[in-house]
Amino acid sequence: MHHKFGIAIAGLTLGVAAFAQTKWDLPTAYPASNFHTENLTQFAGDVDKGSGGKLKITVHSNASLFKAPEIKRAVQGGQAQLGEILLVNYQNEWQMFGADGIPFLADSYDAAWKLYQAQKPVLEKKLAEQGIALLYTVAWPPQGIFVKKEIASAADLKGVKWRAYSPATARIGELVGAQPVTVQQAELSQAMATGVIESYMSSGSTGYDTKTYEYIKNFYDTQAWLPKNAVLMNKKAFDALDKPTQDAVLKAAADAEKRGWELSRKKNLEYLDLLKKNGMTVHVPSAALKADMKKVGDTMIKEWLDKSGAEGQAVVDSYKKM
Ligand code: PCA
Repeated sequence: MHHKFGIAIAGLTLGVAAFAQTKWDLPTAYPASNFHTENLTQFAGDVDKGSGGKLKITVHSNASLFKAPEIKRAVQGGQAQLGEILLVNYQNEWQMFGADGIPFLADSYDAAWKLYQAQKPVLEKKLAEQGIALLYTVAWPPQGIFVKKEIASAADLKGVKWRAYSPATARIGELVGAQPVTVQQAELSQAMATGVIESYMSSGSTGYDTKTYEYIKNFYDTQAWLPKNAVLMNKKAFDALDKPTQDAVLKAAADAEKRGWELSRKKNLEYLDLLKKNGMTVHVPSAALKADMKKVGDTMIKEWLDKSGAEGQAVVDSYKKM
């Protein structure tokens, strides 16, 4: 009896050693049903398959493991091996993280892709210095204005309680004379329900995910910019994997990037339809509102170039040449 038990344990230990399985965590701030998160889940499945079950990635949605502004540090410190961040959330750390949050610098999918190509070398370099690898990015759909009352121009936003998700969206609020308050997406529905905010800029995707149509009835489709989510990886954790598993991660990431950008583009129009079906009016912004927001963008690109110096100018120049 005793002898047999001993052999069984030895056999089990051997089995585990021969089939070392690694478990990674992947925190994100967005809900499970969001298209970025669905893409992450597919990425995790592809890594599982591609690595022959050697690397298991658990996606933690809706800021359940780390809050949005904490995810980058968690990856850097190895508390999470992977993490999805909103790049523009980190603009105060380094201005280049905010390049894709400037209104009207890149306001279509094609332009946003080009801006990404211009940003990518400096992003990769900066992150590498922090022990982080950039696996892939995906753009959010174009950003428009959700607001309770109808607005004819930016003047109608004066004094309005304005939700910001980043330094740049807070700055837009200031420039139009609204009252900015920073609220991450995980707390957005509650902020609307309690009247803490009555307006914000974001995508139809977030408008739908947070059931904004229950509180706010107007969306002005300004298509002002397309901020990106980025999936980051702790470099040490990657270096500890065997070569075939590393290859599986990189292959799945490349596929996720391609799939994610296509998904974003395709779902943008679906989200606007879903907002309409749920009682929201999707407005084409008036000429006055467009001109006002363009002016906000002009101010913000100037401010950003002042802060980011030669590095920022080089990114903008390389983007404009594409
Ligand atoms: N949704 C995120 C960021 C950009 C977007 O479209 C949010 O509103 O928090």
